[in-house]
Amino acid sequence: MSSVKLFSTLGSPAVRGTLLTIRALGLKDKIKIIPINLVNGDHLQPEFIEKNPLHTVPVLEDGKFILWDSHAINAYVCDKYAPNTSLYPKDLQKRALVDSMNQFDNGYLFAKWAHYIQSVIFQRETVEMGNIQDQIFETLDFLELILQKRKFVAGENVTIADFSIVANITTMEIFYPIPEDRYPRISEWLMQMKKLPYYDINQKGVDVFSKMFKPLLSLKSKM
Ligand SMILES: N[C@@H](CCC(=O)N[C@@H](CS)C(=O)NCC(=O)O)C(=O)O
Repeated sequence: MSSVKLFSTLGSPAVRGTLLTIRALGLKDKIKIIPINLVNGDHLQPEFIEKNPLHTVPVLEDGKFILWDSHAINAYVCDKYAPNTSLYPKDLQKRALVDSMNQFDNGYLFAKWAHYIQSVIFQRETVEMGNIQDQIFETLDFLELILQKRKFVAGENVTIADFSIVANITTMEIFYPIPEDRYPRISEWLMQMKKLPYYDINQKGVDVFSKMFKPLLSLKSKM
């Protein structure tokens, strides 16, 4: 698998979901990381758009095969390089729950706030922070209910859906710390996730994101 590459930037929550997957599977030294600088517009260069017309990271290149969307990448990497892993179970129903939580991550968690964050970062627009907080908390209310029934987001074990969701939530936490009294189960789950031996890669990315964008966001929200 010497020709497997991941085009990525550590600040991106989507990328961090994939990096957690790669670390958990012990593939760290087998996948070459190709840095993409979103602030400088590396992702808008024709050679990157040729790989991913959506110009998003992460992108996986496995020989001639190219795949974008972190959730699809995480599932692919598990199936191809660690087919017996419980991170993406083979059992039809267990796997379906993981798929459903990946959709929750993409369609709710990421969608609710990425739109605002990206408009500030890339289009330099003003955003109304109070408005975002209501939407984020509404989505966290859903997750709290889900976690009242399960130890991890898709069942009793850690899966790739936990990685994607923890990467997003810990990035949101930079701006909106999770109130423990309103979200006891999310707080407990976050604590478990942060204890995982490979968790530090997510924290590194959260720190990078925070350093780069927190000043920009608070500044813009005052405009
Ligand atoms: N659903 C996608 C989202 C990817 C995404 O939006 N990535 C952001 C960084 S977190 C990006 O590359 N944005 C650049 C752009 O949209 O041009 C995934 O999970 O990979």
